[in-house]
Amino acid sequence: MAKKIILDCDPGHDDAIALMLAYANPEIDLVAVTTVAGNQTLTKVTNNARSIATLIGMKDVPIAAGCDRPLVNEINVADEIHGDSGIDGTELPKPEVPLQDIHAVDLIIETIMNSPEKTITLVPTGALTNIAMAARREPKIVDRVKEVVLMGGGYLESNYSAAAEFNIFVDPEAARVVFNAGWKLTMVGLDVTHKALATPDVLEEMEKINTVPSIKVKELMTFFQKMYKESQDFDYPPVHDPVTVAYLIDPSVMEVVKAPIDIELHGELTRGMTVVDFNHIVASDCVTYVGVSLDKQKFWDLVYDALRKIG
Ligand code: PIR
Ligand code: CA
Repeated sequence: MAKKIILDCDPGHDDAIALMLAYANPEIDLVAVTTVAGNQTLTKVTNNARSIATLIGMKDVPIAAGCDRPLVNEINVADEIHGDSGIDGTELPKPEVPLQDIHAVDLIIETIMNSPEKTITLVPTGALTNIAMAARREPKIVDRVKEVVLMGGGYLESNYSAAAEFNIFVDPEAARVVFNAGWKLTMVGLDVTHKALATPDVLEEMEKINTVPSIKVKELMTFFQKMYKESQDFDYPPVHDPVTVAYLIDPSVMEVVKAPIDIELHGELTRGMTVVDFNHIVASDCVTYVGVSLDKQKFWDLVYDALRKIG
């Protein structure tokens, strides 16, 4: 049986690839796409999600817009990486796939409450604002979801401050709620996603696949590479978000370790840090897991398969 997921995202170059992988792979049943302010404003990332949906002919999955700012922080976009549109670097179709007339938080709650218990997996690839709001608005969802597999954080690596990754840094209070909710949660952090680099062989393969979406993805990755070089001095850009979906398709893509994780809120220099405790024997009631390694070949093969199917 295909795994039912809700992708809560902020497209975003890598979010777009996560969306394509989730839509195309037969092991995943994408039941909703929800958007949240992060990489760009809510208006922009929602338009981008609808443009990607239009590009790949995804008309059968509801798209709903969520929170337009973090719980406590001011909005903080990543235009130095994703550009002014949030997904600069290629021409995307006009967003023809409609937006649902429901708030993302309500769609998340409705979807979970109207599905059999433990059948819906949440896959957040942006700030955790919508997910925290949903857990507070309807606490019953915490026991009903199957699990949460999110892109965010890092135990040794960071990218936005000296200690924090962007998705967590943007809304640390929401992250605190989500990491402590009590549901099974897997953190796919930078320690893993910084290994998912779009190297020249990856771009070559996308060119070989030679469909409209695969060429657009190649153009997006080329832009991403330039921005990552200028802002973080990476030779090749890390494609973070689809690692979550790839792990759900094939758990052997990523090794995980069970460990307590919490979010730093008040550190003078470390606000938004994901603090992972690897030092102790893990208590039996621990429900948090952290990704520690990536099988790159398996990961990229899943992305290529998806791009072949979409074309
Ligand atoms: C990537 C992101 C934000 C900022 C930078 N510098 C790089 C976005 C990606 O979409 C991903 O979800 C996460 N946030 C990685 O930090
Ligand atoms: Ca993202």
